[in-house]
Amino acid sequence: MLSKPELGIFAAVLIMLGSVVSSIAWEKFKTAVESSIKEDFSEIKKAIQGYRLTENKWPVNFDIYYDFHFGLINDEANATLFKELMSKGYKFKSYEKGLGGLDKESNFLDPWGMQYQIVLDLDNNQICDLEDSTYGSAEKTEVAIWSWGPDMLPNSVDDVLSWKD
Ligand SMILES: [Ca+2]
Ligand SMILES: [Ca+2]
Repeated sequence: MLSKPELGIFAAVLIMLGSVVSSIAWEKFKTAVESSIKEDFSEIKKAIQGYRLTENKWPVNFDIYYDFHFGLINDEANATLFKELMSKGYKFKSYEKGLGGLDKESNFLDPWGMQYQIVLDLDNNQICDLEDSTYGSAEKTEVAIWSWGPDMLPNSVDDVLSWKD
């Protein structure tokens, strides 16, 4: 039998082990979600680049010559972009909680159900101006995509950014 102090130590060790195991599980989960997001980023970029090559224009139906931001609440939904891509045969997965994908309105949602934020370099200077965010700009890229992350709020540390590893 364990004495009282020994029991105390035993319990403390169990609690420590439990928190190690759950933090490992959390890290694993986080890595899986992040790699699913990175796959979405590359899927979306691939479609936009393919469209530009074959159609010789950006996948937008408006005459705007400044970098454009899709996905802001109360503004142009990113569905505008995906509907245009799908009209030329590009296909995207359907939304599943925890995985991301297109909802019924063709918005591409992140694993937490928020629209991906997408900026296109419509003025073609290889810099995406990220208006309405604290990120300023994404250099050397024609497409910048980001997720607001698990807190589902913009501009916080858990955001996942396509232009940063
Ligand atoms: Ca630009
Ligand atoms: Ca966030």
